[in-house]
Amino acid sequence: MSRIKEIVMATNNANKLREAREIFSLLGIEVVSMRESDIECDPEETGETFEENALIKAKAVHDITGRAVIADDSGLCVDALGGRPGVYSARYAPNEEKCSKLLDEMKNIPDCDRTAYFECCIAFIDDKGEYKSFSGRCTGRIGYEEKGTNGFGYDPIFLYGDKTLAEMSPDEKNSISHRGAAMRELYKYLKESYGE
Ligand code: ITT
Repeated sequence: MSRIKEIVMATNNANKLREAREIFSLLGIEVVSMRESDIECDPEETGETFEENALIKAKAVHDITGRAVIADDSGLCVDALGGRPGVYSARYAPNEEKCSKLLDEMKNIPDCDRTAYFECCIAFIDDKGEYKSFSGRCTGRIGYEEKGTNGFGYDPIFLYGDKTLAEMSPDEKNSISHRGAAMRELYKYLKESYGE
């Protein structure tokens, strides 16, 4: 099979697209946006798991283009909140209120119970319609205030070691993030299946 040089990313989130490009550019694969492919698509995420939702998004775009597609479904799971907001992370609150709302929910939670993780599932569908999914996880803790201006979403309140993800450079975040881990698994699979 011939090597994949270009993948369409089924996302309307510009930050996910940027991170996927940062990671895949190091691996020699170009990630093309839906806009560049003239596709408008925002399917309802009716799944109960990250994998189900990633597949819904990837399939919707693959059905339109017939090309190789990736979709990312991800979210923040907070142990003290029984895993919430989880698959509802995007819908938890408007973007500018996500961190403050979560900090408020966590205000009486002691240090020892502030553990949380980001989870990411990448669904990949090749140009023949075969699919596979890859997961990555980043474990840390919820801080007490927003810190840092990089990244997006919940990054300013998610501590990995003594820094939030929003205090890390893009390379630093990608090297430890849920998305970076899932993308590297996908790359390994592409290398094994399609060769260099
Ligand atoms: P698409 O479905 O169009 O890809 P979306 O933003 O709606 O974009 P999701 O349904 O997967 O994507 O929601 C994931 C949400 O989880 C995202 O909007 C962020 O709020 C949060 N999230 C995911 N990855 C994150 C990260 O690396 N840093 C901070 N927050 C993240």
